[in-house]
Amino acid sequence: MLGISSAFLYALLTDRVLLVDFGPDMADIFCEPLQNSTWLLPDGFPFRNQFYSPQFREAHSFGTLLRDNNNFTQSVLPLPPPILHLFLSYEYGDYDKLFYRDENQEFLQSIPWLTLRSDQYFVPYLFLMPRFRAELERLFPDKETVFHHLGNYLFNPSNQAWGLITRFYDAYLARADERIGLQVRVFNTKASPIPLVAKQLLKCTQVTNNTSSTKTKAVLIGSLYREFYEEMKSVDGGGESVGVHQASHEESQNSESNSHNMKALADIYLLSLCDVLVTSRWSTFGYVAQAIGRVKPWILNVPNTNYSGDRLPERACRRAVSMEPCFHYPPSYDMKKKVVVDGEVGTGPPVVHCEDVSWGLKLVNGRQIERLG
Ligand SMILES: Nc1nc2c(ncn2[C@@H]2O[C@H](COP(=O)(O)OP(=O)(O)OP(=O)(O)O)[C@@H](O)[C@H]2O)c(=O)[nH]1
Ligand SMILES: *[C@@H]1O[C@H](CO)[C@@H](O)[C@H](O)[C@H]1NC(C)=O
Ligand SMILES: *[C@@H]1O[C@H](CO)[C@@H](O)[C@H](O)[C@H]1NC(C)=O
Ligand SMILES: *[C@@H]1O[C@H](CO)[C@@H](O)[C@H](O)[C@H]1NC(C)=O
Ligand SMILES: *[C@@H]1O[C@H](CO)[C@@H](O)[C@H](O)[C@H]1NC(C)=O
Ligand SMILES: *[C@@H]1O[C@H](CO)[C@@H](O)[C@H](O)[C@H]1NC(C)=O
Repeated sequence: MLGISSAFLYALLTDRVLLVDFGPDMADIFCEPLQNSTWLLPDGFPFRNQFYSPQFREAHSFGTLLRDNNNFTQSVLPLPPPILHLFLSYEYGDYDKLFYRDENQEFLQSIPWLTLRSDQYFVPYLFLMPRFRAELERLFPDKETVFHHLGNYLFNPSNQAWGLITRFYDAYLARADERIGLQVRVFNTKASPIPLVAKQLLKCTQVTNNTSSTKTKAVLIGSLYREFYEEMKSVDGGGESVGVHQASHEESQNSESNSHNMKALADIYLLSLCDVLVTSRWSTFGYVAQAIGRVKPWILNVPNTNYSGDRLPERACRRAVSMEPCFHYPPSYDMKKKVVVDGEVGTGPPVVHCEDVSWGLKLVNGRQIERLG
């Protein structure tokens, strides 16, 4: 969803039509954004089923073209190729990163078909590219709702997904005075043992608990694991005022499964309907929920014993400055020297480093942000 939104905005800025290539795993999860029309790539499209192969990347990517032509230049090419592949996934190479070089956009504009592969929210970097800046300022005077608008425009749950969402919402969340969403992503259960994460989560909910006991609360747990639910359940006091719920607990990530992805979207939407959100640092799952729901989350400082031993980090969580997602793997491109570097780029509003990923980039309205420990 982060990659598609970024590609959509790029298409908008460069006068292109966006088509998406959903495999069977993504079928019937979203509605078409526009009635009586489709954004799905037609079955017979050339190279269909090859976009994920290394051979396709090697043969057709912009990165390969740059590598083989000394970082370019139009003069070595008698004719622009009919199709080029933009490889912008987290594991992209230095030549692929030159997509972000402003001058290269002029050449890309001459290519009839671009295929783009990315799992990143690369929108913040588009704000750093001089040719797009003015148009982006016009489109988004408020920099902290960019994904909120893109995401709500593009992603409408299908009837089947909506059924999952509304049935759960009506049964467990609708009647509470306050809905609290806890989204707990654990990337490595060895380094971040679940009981330790649960302890930290409890500490954080005490920080975020800002209401009197007279209010009824519904707590929604969004996690692959059942344990956080058990843990929260055991401390809710068993009274009438707090109910703890979990829509699904898939135990492991299985992104190729359609029903798994349907449940993931339902969890994201249910979390987005909460009044208070606690999300996990680094988690794109939480980013989408917070932005769709326009909720400024509390970011959980997920303990990692590799770094902190058995101690819980002092600060359990802190409030994010905005609901904008973080671009995890920006190119570190030095605009002045016009080369890709390992150093830091873009460290003043509206593009600053993220509170949860020190080298990531995030959009803000003219303010600096404080890192999460
Ligand atoms: N149903 C459900 N699925 C989850 C949850 N957390 C993670 N997942 C699954 O894990 C996937 C997240 O993986 P990706 O989107 O590939 O991203 P990632 O970079 O591996 O991890 P994130 O940054 O957390 O998204 C989701 O699409 C779900 O399949 C959850 O709370 N509920
Ligand atoms: C879509 O098609 C249906 C049936 O042809 C028509 O009634 C409806 O008005 C169309 N909607 C739009 C937005 O064009
Ligand atoms: C081309 O770009 C790559 C990747 O940024 C860089 O490593 C290389 O030095 C550049 N080569 C030339 C000839 O500029
Ligand atoms: C932490 O330790 C675990 C197990 O000892 C290891 O698998 C993991 O790669 C380490 N690093 C991080 C960042 O979790
Ligand atoms: C706590 O609640 C008060 C009153 O409802 C509100 O004004 C304040 O912003 C809240 N604080 C936080 C940190 O959410
Ligand atoms: C929040 O605080 C109130 C009042 O201090 C307390 O009664 C209630 O149990 C707390 N709720 C949670 C979920 O911690």
